[in-house]
Amino acid sequence: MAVKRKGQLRLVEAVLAVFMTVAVLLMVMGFTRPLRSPYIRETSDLRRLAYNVLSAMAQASTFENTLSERIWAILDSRGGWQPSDAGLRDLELFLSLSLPPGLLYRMDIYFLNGTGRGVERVYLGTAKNYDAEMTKLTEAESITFTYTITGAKQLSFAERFNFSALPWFITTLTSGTSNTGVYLSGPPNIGLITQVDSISDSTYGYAAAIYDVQSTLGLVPAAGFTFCVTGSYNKEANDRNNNVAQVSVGVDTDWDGTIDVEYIFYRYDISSTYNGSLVSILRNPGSLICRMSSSGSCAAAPGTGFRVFGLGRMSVGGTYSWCGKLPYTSGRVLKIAFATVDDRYSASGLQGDFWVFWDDFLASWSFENIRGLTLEVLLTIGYAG
Ligand SMILES: [Ca+2]
Ligand SMILES: [Ca+2]
Ligand SMILES: [Ca+2]
Ligand SMILES: [Ca+2]
Repeated sequence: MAVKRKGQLRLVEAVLAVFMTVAVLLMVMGFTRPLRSPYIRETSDLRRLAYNVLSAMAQASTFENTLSERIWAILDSRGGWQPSDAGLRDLELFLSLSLPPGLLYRMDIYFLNGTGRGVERVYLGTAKNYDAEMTKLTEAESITFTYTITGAKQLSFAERFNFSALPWFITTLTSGTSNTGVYLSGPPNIGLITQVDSISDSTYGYAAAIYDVQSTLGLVPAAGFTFCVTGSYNKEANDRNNNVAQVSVGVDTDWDGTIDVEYIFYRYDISSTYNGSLVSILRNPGSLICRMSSSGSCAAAPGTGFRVFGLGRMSVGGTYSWCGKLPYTSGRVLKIAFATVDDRYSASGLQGDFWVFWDDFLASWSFENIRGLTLEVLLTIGYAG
């Protein structure tokens, strides 16, 4: 009897354990994979589901990950730029995967711009999987959710120039004698070479490789944009020490598609009897920005739209870094150029040439201006009638 009773107790325990497991499973499934069941058709369940999805999105930084570019561009351009809908389509993908099949949704997103009485509610976009004009929802719940963006999305990019030929997004700007040009170094050390010999004994020459940032990396904020690239400097023995190697970053501050400010980060090798030159590659391609003595600073202030940053000397045979960070300015980075400028004196063929081998370009940027911004999200979910 005692044995039988023990057996019965065990059975009760086992049934209870199964019951608990099923209950937990149902609860978990209710959050992660809600089924289209009679229960979910209760509006209170729809409401709970809507809140669950929104809090999951907040926790996974889904709004930052999908909408950073869009919000940043609208804010930075003061509404003058219409960004692509790519972020909204990503948001729709997230919602379609998170919500039960057959459930229809529409999410309207706004952000609150300004403070105090000056707050403006700016429409950001809509993510949806049905057309309200074609489909009416029978059972639906709408909730409003506010979300404060705490982080700023950060992106980075590395380019090792491992190409077999110059790709479409690298163009060149050159002026000089015969060997002046942009080349790819062969294996095993693949990189870009900008080689130059001035066009004459009295006029400067330049060789620039121009990287199309906008076409390859999309919207890149200028504010705080940071980069580094290494360069190995060398020259033919007859070349005079009047050489400058510069990295130019072109920023479109007013969002009209043209470069307004060219930031120039340069190194120089200039002997006391010579001068060096800085040349615009991106804003006024080919024009002289300034000349400099062996001290390495511009003899006259660069004109409007140019900012120059001396990074120090370079010596033949040395490898250096060109690193820089743009100030907190408005606008987007459109292009980056790697260039060598020979102040004057030329000779035939390789004679009188100098070059820099560029490699390992790294850049990082973030969408800082969206930090602290409040989003207002209106989510409606329901079933088609
Ligand atoms: Ca030279
Ligand atoms: Ca512009
Ligand atoms: Ca030459
Ligand atoms: Ca030369």
